[in-house]
Amino acid sequence: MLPWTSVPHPQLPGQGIPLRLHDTATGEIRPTAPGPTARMYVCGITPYDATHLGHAATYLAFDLVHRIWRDAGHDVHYVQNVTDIDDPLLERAARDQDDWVVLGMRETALFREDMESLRVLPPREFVGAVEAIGEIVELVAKLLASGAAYRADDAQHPDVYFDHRATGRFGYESGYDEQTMNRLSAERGGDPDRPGKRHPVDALLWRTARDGEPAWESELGAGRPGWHVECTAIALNRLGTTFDVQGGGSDLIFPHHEFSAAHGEALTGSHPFARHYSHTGMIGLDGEKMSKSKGNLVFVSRLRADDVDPMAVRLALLSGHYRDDRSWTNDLLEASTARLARWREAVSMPAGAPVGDVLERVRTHLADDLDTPRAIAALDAWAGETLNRRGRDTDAPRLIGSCVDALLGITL
Ligand code: 5CA
Ligand code: ZN
Repeated sequence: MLPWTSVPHPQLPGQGIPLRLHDTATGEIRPTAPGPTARMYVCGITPYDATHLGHAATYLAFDLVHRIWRDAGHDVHYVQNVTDIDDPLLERAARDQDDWVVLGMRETALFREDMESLRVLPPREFVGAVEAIGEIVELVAKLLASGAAYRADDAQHPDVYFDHRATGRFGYESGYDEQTMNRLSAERGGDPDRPGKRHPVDALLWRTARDGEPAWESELGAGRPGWHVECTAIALNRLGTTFDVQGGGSDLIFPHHEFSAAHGEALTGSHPFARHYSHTGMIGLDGEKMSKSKGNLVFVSRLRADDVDPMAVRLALLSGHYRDDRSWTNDLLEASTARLARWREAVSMPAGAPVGDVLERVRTHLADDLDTPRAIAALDAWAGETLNRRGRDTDAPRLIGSCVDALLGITL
């Protein structure tokens, strides 16, 4: 698929700082240590509805990773998928008497516009599951041949499942106990009660064709791919083994990232699948989880249609720490709109408070597990001093503008 259009990315003076990032597998904040090319995979949307502020917050967090690595001199190979064939898409299309292909294309197009408006740097490769079916089939066939996968004991629908014991390491990514794993797989589409599976937690790799469902002919028989293996194939075939960061929201810690890693490790024998498993907190609305069933989704496109400045949305979503579950409120948007106006006024002054170590502080805070609240506080302090006409540094307004643009992705 075509990714969205990139925005200019100013070069800052001095040297960017190596990024330290929280890793779910170890529970620690550890240095990322990419080579000249940093490799990141972030789980993309399932395009059956518009992008809400939760999705946006997750892509903004990984946009900071992208920007910090670039500032530190790395080339960034960023891959993102689109789950353009899966149950939610088929269910929504059936409900609305829509064509699932058209629905997916429409929502993906809207997602691109949303990402562009929020100035998220595009991935180098943006890959739909449908485009990747050939590579997924090849991977599943190898897992079957090696004994890591098996056919369900069901003559009519011999679907292919992954034996979660195949690597001997299952559970290292999430660290969850068996009871939690069973509960989460049941809640998140893991079909624990399906007859013919060897173990309730085993995950679907290939679903054989059912009446009325789309299916692709393949050496596995006609069918369609399971979810976790989509991300394994798309990541491994572009980034190779042991890439730097596997990212997504905390709802993907289990089963999705546990299985994506286990599939990949069973296939290649190489551990770990990713060096960091990085997860963002969930965004809610006014203290409640944002979810379809509660009908309390706030869409980026709705805010755009209401003429809300996307830079205020971006600043609002970055004003909390990415790992905290947090809420979207009108007050937050108002406060961020006011902050943005103050920053804009400050950078339009002919001179400002001395830049001093402001750039260094913003870099240091962001490199410390994306500590946006402290980075933003450092910028607030500079803007406050500048607006009190405390400064004569004529370079400061321009330099701070570039810093906010390059590192936070906000144009002032
Ligand atoms: N297509 C899969 C990933 S392969 C998927 O989870 N799609 S999604 O559309 O449901 O979510 C897209 C991304 O947004 C995922 O990384 C997910 O973890 C994240 N996400 C979903 N809801 C929220 C939320 N309320 N707050 C923060 N991030 C969220
Ligand atoms: Zn994924």
